[in-house]
Amino acid sequence: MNKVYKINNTLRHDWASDEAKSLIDQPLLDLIYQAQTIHRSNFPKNEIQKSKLLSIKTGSCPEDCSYCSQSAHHNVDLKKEPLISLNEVIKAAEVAVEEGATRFCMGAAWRGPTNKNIDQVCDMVEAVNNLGLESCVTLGMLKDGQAKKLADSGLNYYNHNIDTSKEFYNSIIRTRKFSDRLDTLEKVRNAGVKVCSGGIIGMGESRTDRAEMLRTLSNLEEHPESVPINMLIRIPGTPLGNVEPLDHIELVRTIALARIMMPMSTVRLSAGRAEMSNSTQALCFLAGASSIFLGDVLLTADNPGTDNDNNMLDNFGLKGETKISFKDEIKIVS
Ligand code: SAM
Ligand code: DTB
Ligand code: SF4
Repeated sequence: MNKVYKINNTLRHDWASDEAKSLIDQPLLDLIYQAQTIHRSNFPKNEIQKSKLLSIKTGSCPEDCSYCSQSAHHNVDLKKEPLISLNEVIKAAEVAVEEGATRFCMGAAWRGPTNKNIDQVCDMVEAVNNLGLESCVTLGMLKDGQAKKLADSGLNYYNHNIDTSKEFYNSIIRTRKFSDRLDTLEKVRNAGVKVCSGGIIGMGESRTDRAEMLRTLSNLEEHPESVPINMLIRIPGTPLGNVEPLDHIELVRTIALARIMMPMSTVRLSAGRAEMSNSTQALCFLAGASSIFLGDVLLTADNPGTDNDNNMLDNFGLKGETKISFKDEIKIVS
């Protein structure tokens, strides 16, 4: 039987800049209280969705994203690898199932895939779905027809982050435009694949930039079903390797704002947890994050590891998700 949740929040697509900024600037406890109230009215309480990541093609990326270990423009100590085999993907996905993940996300360091790459990834998506996992891929910019092919293979989510505000974007990435990211998101949406799009904080942007990034996402015609919020992992050899660390309370504020502006979307506490205390993460969950990546590594960088996470979640009394996904299975009772 479907779960029934009372929904008392309107989905808005007309957020103004000053509105977003005054929400994020609120006294912290007011902001968290508001976010958690919205969270509880739309999501099962005390549940966390667990995903697992796999890098299927690592390094030598032609893009110059200042935060990324995989860009060919930076000098990072990283083992580069061409596209891995279908068998390797299946093995990793089987481990993900054993660890309790319900979604498997495959990332490739491409500016965008070729049509041959798309065929290869479609086989991977089918294999992942056959194991009972939801599938997600993040492959860079898509060309016409590619999103449709992925949709036909059964792909559930496409991850493509806008990363930061339109205003700050050029300070971080020069090889593509903010509007390129939005074009790919539109292709994904039009093909009927669920959209996963968020960004990174802690790159030297202002709180206004963080609010503006979320305003862009929440003012899309449809909200992304999944909104990952990444705390910058400062990677030696990248231009942001030595940036001043951001106060983790700014992460809590950003998550709370995402929760308020996109009340039905899953907000994901993504990169950066290896440097966070469990107390910080508890605040992020209270502010409305309800999804994490399991495992020792994300794509290339450190993550806390499944045992540590299971201990933390047990300690907090948080359980893995019971099967429910945005829109499909939520019955609106007004
Ligand atoms: N190449 C694809 C793309 O850019 O869309 C997919 C892979 S990329 C690694 C996926 C996302 O991971 C990026 O958009 C960024 O938001 C996040 N990310 C990458 N490096 C990060 C870092 N050092 N710290 C935090 N997040 C990071
Ligand atoms: C997202 O927003 N964060 C994940 C997922 N989408 C693909 C990736 C985080 C990558 C962190 C840096 C690394 O592991 O190289
Ligand atoms: Fe390439 Fe993606 Fe890394 Fe940018 S974030 S350098 S596009 S792998």
